[in-house]
Amino acid sequence: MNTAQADAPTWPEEFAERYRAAGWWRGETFGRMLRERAAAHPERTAVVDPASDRRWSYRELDERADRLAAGLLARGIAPGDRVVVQLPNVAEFFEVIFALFRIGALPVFALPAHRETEIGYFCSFTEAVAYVTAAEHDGYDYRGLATTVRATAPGLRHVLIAGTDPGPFESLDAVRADAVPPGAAFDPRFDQPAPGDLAFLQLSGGSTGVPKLIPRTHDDYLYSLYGSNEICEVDADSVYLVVLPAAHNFPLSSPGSLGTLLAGATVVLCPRPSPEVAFPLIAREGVTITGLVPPLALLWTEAAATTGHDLSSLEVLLVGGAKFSEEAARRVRPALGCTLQQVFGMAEGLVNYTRLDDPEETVVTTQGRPISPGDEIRIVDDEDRDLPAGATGHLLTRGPYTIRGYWRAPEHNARSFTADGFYRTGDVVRLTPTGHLVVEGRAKDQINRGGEKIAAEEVENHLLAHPAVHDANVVGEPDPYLGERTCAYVILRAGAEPPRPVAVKRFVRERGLAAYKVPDRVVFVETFPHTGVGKISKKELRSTAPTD
Ligand code: OOB
Repeated sequence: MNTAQADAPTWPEEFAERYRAAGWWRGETFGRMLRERAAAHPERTAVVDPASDRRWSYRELDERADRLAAGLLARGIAPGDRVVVQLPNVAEFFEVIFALFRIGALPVFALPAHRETEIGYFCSFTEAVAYVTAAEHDGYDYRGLATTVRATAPGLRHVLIAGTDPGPFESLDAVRADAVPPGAAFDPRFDQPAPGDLAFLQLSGGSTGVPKLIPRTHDDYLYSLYGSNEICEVDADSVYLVVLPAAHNFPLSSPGSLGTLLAGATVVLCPRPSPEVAFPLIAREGVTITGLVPPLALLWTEAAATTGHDLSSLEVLLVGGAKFSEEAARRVRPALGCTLQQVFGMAEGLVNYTRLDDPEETVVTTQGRPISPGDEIRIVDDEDRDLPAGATGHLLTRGPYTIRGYWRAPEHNARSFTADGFYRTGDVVRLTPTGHLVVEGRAKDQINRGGEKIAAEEVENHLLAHPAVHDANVVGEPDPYLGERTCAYVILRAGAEPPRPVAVKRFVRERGLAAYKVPDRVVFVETFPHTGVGKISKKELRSTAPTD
């Protein structure tokens, strides 16, 4: 066990034994999984990257992962090392993560929207030895971001760039040049990790000042993929379109790109989520399944009415990440001609799906039921007491693919998990008589902006750094398209020159924060409403909707 493993709370042995005995933890690793698929069907297409017109077979992906792993090893990247991976939807994403899996180094999954503040934090908190990013994407130059990050993260030894113009950094192509010959016999330096070892660190949506890191193991994550493939009927003939950012847990594992590769099927990368980009790809590649957040699902159902592209290959549309309204859910089949599956999941583990043979009413009115018979669900009141069947309360969960604690966060873990290991999801739900969950609300201090999660405290801390700001509270308010958008209520310092709301937004953006975290609205107030015990009442703030 290396140091990274020691920092991840894990399942008590009694549970691990049970999960293995049930056949849920199979003793496989991602590195070996790809090796086996490549041996079984080398010429099948694994990854299609339409932006660069590349199609990689399973053999090619496997060989690339080997070569890159050899180059990374030669640069001193070792088992247990952390590597921050921030790539858009490009083929290299898979090459990089499988190379790291083979070494037993841990990808830390950043999103393309993250900027200096987030990337700098991931690099320093995880003591990352390397940062892998793109040269440029969607008009943004990641090499500039890398320059800033390298200056502030002393432990970062390597910045590696996907693409032909790495600027002052090394390109992945150069790393790969330290190759093992293609087709060489299995290299004993690789495939070191054990199935119970950590595979990667995923990001939590978060409700605290800094994002938390989620330690997932090969065994637990692979189990969620096997389960998802069965439920979503992903098999060797499936073609999965990655529309959302590839590193997010939903397009990665529900069943996502990794489920698709596990099934020996084809992953198609969508460079942008708009119908104009996605629809022609669906038609051309014969896409059978994809996953969207609710605002995109709305956009797609509207655009489908007038599209000239043939979408008839699409069999399943997964919608999740935020609550999908019943009205919108009803429109999916008539508009897109495919079956809707609602998915209510979390990077910490538990994933619920409506089933393909569920009645239409269940599909449009619930957020599904858990993947596994091993998923334990409790619905409790504010004092952790179990509620009667059908009542609405806090969702707690424990199971074979739900973490027992965040990485290097003992104090936070004491609050986010019960003493007997249940994760406090922060979601308010009820259970229907059929065992399906309905998400009724949220108790955590988080805004869900169309599936993008924003921790109120994180944004509040940035607002407090503004010289004219005395105090700040960030809450979600209803938005017809996003479901929720962010509103920052700000009390100015006495005597301070009042800034314009737009200047406050700019201030937050210029602190190097992902654009989706910049408040949609900034409202100046004299006081905040208080609860009976004198705490600030976010509930009341949410219900006061002054205009700015
Ligand atoms: C997915 O993962 P995260 O980690 O970005 O966010 C998890 C949170 C949940 O706790 C819940 O608050 C919210 O996102 N959520 C939903 C939802 N799906 C997720 N709220 C209402 N309805 C839904 N269908 O978002 C995620 C991970 C795997 C699969 C799908 C989504």
